[in-house]
Amino acid sequence: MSQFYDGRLIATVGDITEFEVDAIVNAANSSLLGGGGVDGAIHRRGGPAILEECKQLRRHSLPKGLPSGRAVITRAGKLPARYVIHTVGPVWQDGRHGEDDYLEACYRNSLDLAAGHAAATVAFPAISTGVYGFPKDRAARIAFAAIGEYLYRNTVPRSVYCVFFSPDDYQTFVDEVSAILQAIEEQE
Ligand code: AR6
Repeated sequence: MSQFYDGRLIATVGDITEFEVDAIVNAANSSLLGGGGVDGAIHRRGGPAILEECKQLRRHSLPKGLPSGRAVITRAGKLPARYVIHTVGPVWQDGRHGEDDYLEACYRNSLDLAAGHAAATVAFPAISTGVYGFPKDRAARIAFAAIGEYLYRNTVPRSVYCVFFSPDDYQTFVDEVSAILQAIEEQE
């Protein structure tokens, strides 16, 4: 486990479905109707209540699905978290199709939604870095910057967890962040 931003960002290894936080973030797809990866795990462990709410959202406010970069919130069914924030990361193409901006928007909009629901603690998976193929080092830099910017400007959420499924992914994040922090130190 590593802490950054005065302890408000915690990077760790684990299964996000086990996190007892106010909100966990789901790396969903536009359909909001489930899939593999972390999405599959969340729906499996959370039970049918989450899917039911997602279907309601589709019927009433999102007939065409949730666009990349946006986020919606549901309750969390049987999960220990209170809410699930569903966001759709960009599918990696070549980095020249706005992928960075969409990924940054996922973090910002998810945090906004969390704050709007007074969620003090939020856990993120590494959005887009699985099936969607976003390079993990580049995604780590974007996540770190986007979360940092949000925490700097807002007191809620109080704490944000970046949850990595594998020790390798966690290490990539920590290495990228260390490089960023060192570069900042050298500038000062
Ligand atoms: N806890 C934490 N992280 C996890 C877990 C877990 N239980 N399971 C996987 N990861 P992915 P994407 C990590 O593929 O790239 C789905 O089918 C995983 O190791 O879940 O945004 C959706 O329905 C990886 O680092 O999401 C979409 O169709 C990260 O979560 C599509 O995949 C994200 O991997 C979205 O692709």
